[in-house]
Amino acid sequence: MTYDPNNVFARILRGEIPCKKVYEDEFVLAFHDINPLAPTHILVIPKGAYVSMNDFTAKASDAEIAALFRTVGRLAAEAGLAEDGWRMLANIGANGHQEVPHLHVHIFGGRKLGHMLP
Ligand code: IU
Repeated sequence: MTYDPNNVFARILRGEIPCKKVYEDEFVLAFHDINPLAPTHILVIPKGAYVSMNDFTAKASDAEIAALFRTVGRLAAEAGLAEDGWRMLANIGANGHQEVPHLHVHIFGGRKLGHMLP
């Protein structure tokens, strides 16, 4: 799948659409999901033009990959989720029900979550 530079997260990265920012550095942006499904629901996205884990894991640098996953873990800890537990999730493609075609990792926490089975 080719990357659509006008997808909503690309527009957020360019500042064309506002977001409730949680964290930003040279590699990643994190913001609160617009439609939170848990008391904590944060999205962490790479700044690079990656559709999903498919192209991210194939093409991103080790620094980009490390930044994404370290940020996910650190933001979950900073949100106070580490002790009680939380969930990270990345939907991928049509079968994975991915809605926005820019890689995003969901952080869910703050309540007992349902079982992960589809
Ligand atoms: P999905 O993994 O692609 O299914 O999730 C997309 C998420 O992006 C979903 O939780 C939306 O609520 C969220 N989102 C957002 O935070 N801001 C937006 O402008 C749009 C979607 I469009």
